[in-house]
Amino acid sequence: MSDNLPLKGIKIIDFTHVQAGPACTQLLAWFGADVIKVERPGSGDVTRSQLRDIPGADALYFTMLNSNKRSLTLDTKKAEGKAVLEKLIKESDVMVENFGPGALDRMGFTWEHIQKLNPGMILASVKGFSDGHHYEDLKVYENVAQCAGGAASTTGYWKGENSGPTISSAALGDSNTGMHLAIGILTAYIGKQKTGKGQKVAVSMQDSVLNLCRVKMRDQLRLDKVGYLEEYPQYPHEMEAFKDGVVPRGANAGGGGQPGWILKCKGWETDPNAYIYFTVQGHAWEPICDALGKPEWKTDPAYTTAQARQPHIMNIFATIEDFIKDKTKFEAVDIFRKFDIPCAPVLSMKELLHDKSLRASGSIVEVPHKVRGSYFTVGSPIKFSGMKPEVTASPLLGEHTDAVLAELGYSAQEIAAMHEVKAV
Ligand code: CAO
Repeated sequence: MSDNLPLKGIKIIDFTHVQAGPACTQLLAWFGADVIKVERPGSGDVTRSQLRDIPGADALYFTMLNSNKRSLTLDTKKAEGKAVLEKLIKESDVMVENFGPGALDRMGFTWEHIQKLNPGMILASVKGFSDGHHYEDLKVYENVAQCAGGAASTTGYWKGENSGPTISSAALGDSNTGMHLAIGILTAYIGKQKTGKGQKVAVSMQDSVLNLCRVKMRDQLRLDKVGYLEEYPQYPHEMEAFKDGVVPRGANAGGGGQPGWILKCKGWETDPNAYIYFTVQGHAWEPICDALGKPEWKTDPAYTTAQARQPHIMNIFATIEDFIKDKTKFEAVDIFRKFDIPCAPVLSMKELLHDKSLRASGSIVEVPHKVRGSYFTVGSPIKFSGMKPEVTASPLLGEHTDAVLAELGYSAQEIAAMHEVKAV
């Protein structure tokens, strides 16, 4: 473990559950913060027991989102529990929560009360919708946010049996919101160093999804002006797709200025992931022709510009598919990489789990765990030149309760009394 982790000395009350909040605090814990997860006695974070793979052991859902933390059980609806939380607030820098709308207020921990206890406190919250939004009262999970933030309406196929709005498997609503929150917390922390004052940092899941759908909002604005979207697969053969003036779903199209598509490789009939993503980068057109053995395309006016290619871009993709039909996805990429073509194999979770490079870089790590033996998890996607964060096990429920209470100044008798009344 690096002993020079920059967030060392920052104390965080992790009053979060499920995924959005825990993803944020886990990131801060990797980088050195002392993250104390406050959990309901007896049950803890609901993910401890959801989708269990080993009876009686914390589920992977929990272990993969709560590494490097300590666990304090506390019933914050009991007077004794409230008193402990108040003490903790006085001694901490940040409190992160992602309960349903109003839950923290109902517990008695309004922003006003928290500020009175500790004017330097940074209170970081995740909610489904922002304060004052006409949906602010709604509880929200991942897929709800993907629908409310524009991802679902712009993902998937625009025709065929399964052409409705589609959910991405990437946690755009949950972990993505947590990452936004982490940026907000660190910004407020730097602000506090200048002003001495804390502040409330609020991130909504809808806003976080929308922020990642920025290019789709760009497309709406272009559509409003121009009436069609030239890089979409519907252009120019299915112009009725633009008739209602709403950004249509574009399936696997590039989304930017470079057309792209998912192409079948050898074995696709039986292997659901025998595909590559291929991008036709404008300035790489000549190398693409060379790679495909189609030098005549370099000078054919039907192919020389992106605009000329677009009407038959699907035929171009079909030609590339024909070229790679006897090559595996890895062989195809090995050919195209020599021509500097942006492409990659479609990798399954199994392939990623066993990927040598991801293991070497610490992006996939194996973590020893007291009950499970060990578990694999996704490590920090952020790499630093001056430190190497080490992923350590998620805590057992209440593993650090007595230690945290002792640090807060409670005597052994007081701690025993709290156990007695089930406040911890
Ligand atoms: N001691 C005592 N009570 C506790 C407690 C503790 N340590 N920790 C939590 N609670 C109580 C809260 O006070 C609250 O009680 P009330 O409803 O009586 O005020 C309750 O437990 C938690 O309520 P909740 O609304 O947060 O929980 P839920 O399971 O009904 O809803 C979710 C879950 C995620 C939909 C909701 O929390 C939410 O909308 N959060 C904001 C958005 C979010 O982060 N969603 C992403 C979740 S990741 O997929």
